[in-house]
Amino acid sequence: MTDLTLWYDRPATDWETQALPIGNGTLGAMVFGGTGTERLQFNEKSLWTGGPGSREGYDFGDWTSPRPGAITGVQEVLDRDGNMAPEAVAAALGQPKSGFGAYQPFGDLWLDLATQQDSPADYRRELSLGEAAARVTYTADGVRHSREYFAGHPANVIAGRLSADRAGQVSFTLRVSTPHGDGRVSVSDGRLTIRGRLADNGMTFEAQVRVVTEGGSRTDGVDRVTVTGADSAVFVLSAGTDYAAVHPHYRGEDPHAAVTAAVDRAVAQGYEALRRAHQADHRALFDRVRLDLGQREPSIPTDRLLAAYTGGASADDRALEALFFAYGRYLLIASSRAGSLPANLQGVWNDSTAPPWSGDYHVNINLQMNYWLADQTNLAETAQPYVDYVAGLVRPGEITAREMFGARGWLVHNETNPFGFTGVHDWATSFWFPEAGAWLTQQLYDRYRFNADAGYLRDTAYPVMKGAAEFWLDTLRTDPHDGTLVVSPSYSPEHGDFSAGASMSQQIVRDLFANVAEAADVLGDAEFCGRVRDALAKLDPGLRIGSWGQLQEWKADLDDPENGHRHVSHLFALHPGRQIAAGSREGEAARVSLTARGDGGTGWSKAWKINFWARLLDGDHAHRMLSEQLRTSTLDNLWDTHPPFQIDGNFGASAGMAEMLVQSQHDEIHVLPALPSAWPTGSVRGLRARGDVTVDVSWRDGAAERITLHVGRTGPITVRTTLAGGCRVSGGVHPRRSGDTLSWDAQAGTAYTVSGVSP
Ligand code: FUC
Repeated sequence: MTDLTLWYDRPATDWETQALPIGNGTLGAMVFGGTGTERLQFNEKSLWTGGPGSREGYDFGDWTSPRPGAITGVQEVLDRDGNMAPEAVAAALGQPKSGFGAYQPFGDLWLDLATQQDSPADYRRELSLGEAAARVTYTADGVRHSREYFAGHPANVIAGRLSADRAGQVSFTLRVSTPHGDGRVSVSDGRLTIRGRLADNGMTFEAQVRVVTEGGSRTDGVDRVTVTGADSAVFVLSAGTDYAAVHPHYRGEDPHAAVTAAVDRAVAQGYEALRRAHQADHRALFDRVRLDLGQREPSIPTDRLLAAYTGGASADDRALEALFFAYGRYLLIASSRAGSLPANLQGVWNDSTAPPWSGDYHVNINLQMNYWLADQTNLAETAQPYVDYVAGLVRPGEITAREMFGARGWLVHNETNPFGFTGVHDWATSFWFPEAGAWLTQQLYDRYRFNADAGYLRDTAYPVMKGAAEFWLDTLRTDPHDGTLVVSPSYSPEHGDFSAGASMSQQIVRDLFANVAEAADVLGDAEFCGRVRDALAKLDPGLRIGSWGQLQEWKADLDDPENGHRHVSHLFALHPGRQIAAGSREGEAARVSLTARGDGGTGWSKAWKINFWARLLDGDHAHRMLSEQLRTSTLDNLWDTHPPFQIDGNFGASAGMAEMLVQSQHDEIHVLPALPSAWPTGSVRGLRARGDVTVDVSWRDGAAERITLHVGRTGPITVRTTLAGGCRVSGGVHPRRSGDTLSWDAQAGTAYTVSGVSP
C-alpha cells in the first residue's frame, strides 16, 4: 500500500502541467514550490464575468425577440427531409452569445524568499491526498526549510506555514497580485487586502491575507509584508465576491465582512488547530474508501512514475492507478463542497482570464461526469453544490421553456454559467441540446437510489425532475412516419446533421420518464405518473440495431463504422443510463459501436469509455482505456487533459474504476463485475451501491474472496457474485440462490459478510 502522495523532485514552472492543486470547494490554489519565489495562484469559485450587468448585455441565452413558428419550421423540414445541416438550424434557432462571461482567476500570492539559492539540496514538493496538504522541503546553506499549505473547508481559508530547522531562518516578503486592473492592494498591521470590482459586470471581490510570525519581525510595506528572521510564519487567506446564486440578479452581500471574519477567526484559532480541524474534515470524507491493487510505495517521483507507466503488471503501474483513483476523489472534495457552486470544467482552478470554454458548466457530458463518482465513491456530501445548482436552473429554465417553446417545465441547453444561462448560442454543432436539463436530473434521482432518502426525493429531487418531464411532455413531437413520440429537432453531440429522434435524445427522455414514473409511484403522485407512463408507451426508445450490428446513433441507419468521434452519445442507455444491460441484444450492439469508435478520444472521452466497458463487463478493455488515459491524456500533476486541462476526465476515470469493482444500476449489487486481469489480487473498502449499501470486497487470483455489505435500510437485497455457488453469509442468513445471485431480507444497521465455504 502507498500513502497516496504525489511528489516531485523539483519546483513547478508550469501552472497547467506541474503545479499542485489544493482547494476547499470555494477557494482553490495551485502551489508551485519555488525556492527563490514561491507562487500560489488562487481562485474563488464565484468570480465570473458576464451575467446581469455585463457590458455586452445579458439575455440568459433567451431569444432577444420572439420567433413565432421558428421551431415548428425546423420540425417540418425534418419531417419532410429527415435531416438538416447544423448551420441551417443554428441560423433559424441560434443567436450570438451575449454576456455569458468566463470564470476568472482571483490572483496570486507570492513569497519572495530571502534564502535565494540556485540549487537547493534534497528538494521535495508533494501533495498528500490523505492529509489534503501540499508541502515543500529543501536544504539551503545548511538550513532545512519547510512549507506547508492547505485549504480548509471548516474555516474557509487557505493557510500556509513556513518554518526551518534552525531558529531565526524564516525571512520572506509576501505580496499579492491580481489580473483585474481595478483590484487595489492595501496593507495594514500585517493584513493585505485586494479589493475591486470586475470591469465587465461590477462584481465586487475581496481577498485578505494575514501574516503572523513567531520570533523575528514583521514590517508592512505599501503593498507587501516583510518577515525577517522569524522562527516560523503563518499566513491565512480568504476571498469572496458579492455573487449570490439567486435569479435574476445573482448578487448578494458585499464580501468584506465574511472575508474579514474568516481570516480573523483563523488567526485567532492558530495554525495547529486550523490544521487539525481541516484534517478531521477531510479525512471524514477521504478515508471512507481504500483501494488496494497490490501496489507498493513507488520510489520514483510521480512524473517519472507516469512516464514509466505501461499499464502492465508492475507494482508501480498499480501504484499509479490507485493514486489516480484516489486523486479523483481528492479533487472532488477539493472543488465541490456545500455552500458553493459545483466543480466547473477546471474544478475550482483557473489561471486565465479567458479560460478554455470559459471554464464553464458544459452539460452535454462534462458537468454530469464531474459527479459520477460522488455517490459511488462515498462522497455524497460533495454533490450538494450540484444538487443546488441544478435546482437553481429551474427558474431561468422555465422562462426559456415558455419563451422559446411555449412549454411548461424547464430546460437548459448545451452549456451554462452561474447566472442561469439556459438558452442558446450560435455555434452550430453544440448550441442546441435541450435534453441537458433532463440528463442533469438523472443524477438527482440516482442520489435517491443510492441513499434511499425519501424526504430528499420529495422535497428536492422530484420537483426538479417533474419540471423537466413537463417540458418534454409538452414538446415531444409525433413522428409522422411511425407515430412514435420523438425529440425534434434533435442533435447527437457534436457531429452529423440534425434529425428527429436521435438515439441519445430518446434515451435521455426515456430515462427521465422512467425515473419520474418510479419517483411518482414512491411519492403517490398518481395522476402525473399516469401521464408520464402514457407518454413512455409511445416514446421511441432510441435503441435500434443497425445494418452492421451497431447500436444506431440516429433513427435512420446512418452510422459510419470509420467514425471515431469522441462523443459516443448513443450509448447513454448503457452508461450513465440503465436501459441497456450487458449480454442483451442492445448490449452486444453497444459493444459493436464502441469497438468501432475505437480507444482514442479526448481525456473525458477515454474516461467515459472506461465506464462503458465496465458496464459491458469487459474488465480488460476498461483497464485498457484507463491505461490509454494515463498514458496519453494525463499531465505530470495527474490532471486530465482534453487537451488542455479539463477535470472531467479525472472524475470520470475514478468513477469508471469504481464501476469495474461494484455496479448496482440494475437493482442488484454486482460485486467485481469487470475485474481486469491486471488486478488479480486486491481489495476495496467503502464503495457505495444503490439501496443504501456500502461494499467492501477482497479478491485473489481474479475471484472474490470475501464481501462485506453494510446495509443502511431494511429490505430485500440481491448480490451478484461468483462466490454465490458455495458461500456462507454471516448472521445466520440463508440466502435464496439463483445462478450467480444471492438474495435475502436485510436489516438496517447490519453488516453481512459473504465468504467462500472453508474446506
Ligand atoms: C463538450 C465536448 C468538448 C469539450 C467541451 C468542454 O462540448 O465535446 O470536447 O469537452 O465540452
